[in-house]
Amino acid sequence: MNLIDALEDLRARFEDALKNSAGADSLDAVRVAFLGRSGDVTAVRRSIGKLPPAERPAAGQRINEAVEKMERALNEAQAKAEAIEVGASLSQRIDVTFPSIPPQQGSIHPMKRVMHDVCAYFERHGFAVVVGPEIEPDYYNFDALNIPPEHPAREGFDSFFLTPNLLLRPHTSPMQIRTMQQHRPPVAVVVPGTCYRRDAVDARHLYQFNQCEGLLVDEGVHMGHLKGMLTGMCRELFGSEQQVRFRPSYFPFTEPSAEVDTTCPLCRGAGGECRMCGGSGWIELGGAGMVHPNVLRNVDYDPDVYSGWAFGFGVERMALVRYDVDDIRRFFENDDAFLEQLA
Ligand code: FA5
Repeated sequence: MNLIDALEDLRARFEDALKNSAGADSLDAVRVAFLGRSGDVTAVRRSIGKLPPAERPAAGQRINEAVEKMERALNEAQAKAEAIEVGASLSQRIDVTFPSIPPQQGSIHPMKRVMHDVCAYFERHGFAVVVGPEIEPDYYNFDALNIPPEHPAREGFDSFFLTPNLLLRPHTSPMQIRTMQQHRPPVAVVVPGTCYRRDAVDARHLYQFNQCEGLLVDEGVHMGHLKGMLTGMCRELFGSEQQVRFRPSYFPFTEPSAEVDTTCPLCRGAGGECRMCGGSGWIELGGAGMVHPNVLRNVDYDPDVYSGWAFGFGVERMALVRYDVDDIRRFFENDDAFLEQLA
């Protein structure tokens, strides 16, 4: 038999074998029988040696083309057979009446929920929510807030400096200045945002935390508004049972100033050896006060016409109280079981 006849014979037998084989295993057998080392194609290849040398390259090419076609046909048949086998095995195993596994649902992080609720409370009272940069120059962080370079209060904000004049903001108060520079009174904003301090981490402190700043400036604004708004916010967040107190304090950018405390969520006001409140029975939520006349002057507001109040509350501290958590670090340990309980 010449080469052309031999290849034709091979093709016909291969197609027959392919047609008669069902399933991946029998296709493997066809592959071995035709394309394997001792298969039919090898026998045909050997016959090339008997041809005159000039005819051998063309003969080799013909055989290669035939082999390529066989391989393609085999691969396609194999893919089809596998798909059928997988389909068959799935249809045997899937019980369509079996209840489905509910998809895992994410939830809002407790800190974000508190931040959202604080903003929602103030929005309902006519405040706008604004956000500002986390990297600020000295001017917005300190100078414009009535904290000149030599002022000892700068040390209270133990800051991360990026350059001698740029720092990661240690509080959201710079946004008081940015807002008042951009708008004439009346101004009513609430500013949620991340802050950074070189504080030692413990049950109440993180080096990266969040604050919500509030600012109201208009004619005739007084401390009574501030107390009313903040007490209302605490009631809404923590319920009416939770006690809140305003303790006289000092901030260079407010006068008078107060710190706002609430009953310690760990010892519930008992104090003693409590590691959360250090035995005082109270935990500080934030600072507040009447905007200092110098701050108003720094943004070209006339302090004889306008007055305002401002506050800055720690969002994680509020979350500690709201969710009865004993350590601020727990919020950021990515402990699913813990976060699921608060979802
Ligand atoms: C301030 O940051 C002032 N800017 C607040 C203010 C605004 C006063 C407007 C007057 C007018 P203070 O340093 O006390 O103040 O921080 C405010 C609150 O942020 C704290 O009471 C606490 O709740 C939270 N906080 C401060 N440092 C940390 C920290 N390291 N980790 C977690 N929360 C913190």
